[in-house]
Amino acid sequence: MSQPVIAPDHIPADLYDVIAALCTTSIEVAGIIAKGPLGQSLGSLVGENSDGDGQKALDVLCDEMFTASLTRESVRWYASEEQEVVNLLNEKGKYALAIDPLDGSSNIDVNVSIGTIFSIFEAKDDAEASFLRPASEQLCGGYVVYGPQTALVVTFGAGTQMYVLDPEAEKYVLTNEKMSIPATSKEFAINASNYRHWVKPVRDYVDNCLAGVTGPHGKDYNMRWVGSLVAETHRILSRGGIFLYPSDERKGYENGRLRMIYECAPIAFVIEQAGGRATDGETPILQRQATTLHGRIPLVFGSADKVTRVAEHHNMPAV
Ligand code: AFP
Repeated sequence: MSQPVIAPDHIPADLYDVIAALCTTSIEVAGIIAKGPLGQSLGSLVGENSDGDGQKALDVLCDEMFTASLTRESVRWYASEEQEVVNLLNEKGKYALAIDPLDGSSNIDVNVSIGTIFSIFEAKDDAEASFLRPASEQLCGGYVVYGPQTALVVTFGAGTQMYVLDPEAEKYVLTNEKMSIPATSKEFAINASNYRHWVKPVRDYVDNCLAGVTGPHGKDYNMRWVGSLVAETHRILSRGGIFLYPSDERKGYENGRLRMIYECAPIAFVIEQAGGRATDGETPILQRQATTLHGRIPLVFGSADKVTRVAEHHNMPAV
C-alpha cells in the first residue's frame, strides 16, 4: 500500500481526513507557486475581498482549491478570508474550518515565502457562531509555509509539530514532534515605517530595543520584517524573537491589520503550544473572541519573556 500524504501518528483520528485533504491541496499549491512565471499569472490583481483588500489571482485560485478538496471531507462550515460569508460545504460535517488560503500575497511575484493558515473548531448549528467563540476552543491551528522548503506546522493542543514536504515522494515527513521556541533571541519584527502612528507602549518597547546595550534591555537587537506572517512565524518558532502588529492611528488600523479568525487565533495556538506567548499587547489571544467574521485584532507573539515585556509596557501608567 502506498504511504499516506502524512502519517497519522500525531493527528486525532477524527480529524485525519481533513488534515490529509489540506496537505494534498497544499502540495498542489506548492507546485503552482514553485513554477512562478513559468506557470499561470499568479500575482495579477483580480478583485477585492469584503474588507477592500486587493485579491491576487493566486488568492482566489487557492480558495477554490481548498474549498473543492474540503467539500469531500467532514467540514460543515468553511470561512475564508477571501469570502464575505461562511459557506456550507458538507451538511453532515462535524467541523468548522477557517482559512487564509494564501497569506502574504504581496510577496507572490518577488519569490518570497508565503503560506496558508487554518483553524478548526467543532461545528455548531449556526454558521457564524461556529467561529465567533473563544480562540481557546480551537481543536487545531496551523499553517503551511511555501518557502525554500514547504513545511506544515500544526497543533492539536498537545504540542506543536513540524512536517517538511518531500516533493519527490509528495508526502509530509515529521521533522519535529515537539517544537520549542528558543527563549533567548535578539530579533524583533515590526513594520517600523508605522512608528509615528503607534501607541506609546509599542513605541517605548521598540525604543528600548533600538537603544541596544546602553538601553534597559542591555543588548543589541536586529530587526526583521518579511511582510508575510507565516514566514515571520516560522522564523520565530525556529530561532526565537518577537513579532508585533499593533493597533495604530491610521484609518482602518484601529485594531491592527491581522484578522482574528484567519490569522491571529491559529498562529497564537501554534505559538503557545510551542512554549511561546501570543497577546493583543496585554490579553492572551486565546482568551479573546472574534465578534465579526473578518474582525481584526492587534497581535504580539514570540518568545514568552519578550511578549511579557510588551504587556508590562502597556500596563505602565501613562506619563
Ligand atoms: P497580504 O496577504 O495582503 O500580502 O498581507 C500580508 C499580511 O496580512 C501579513 O502576512 C503580514 O504580516 C502583513 O500583512 C504585512 O503588513 P504590512 O503591509 O504593514 O507590512
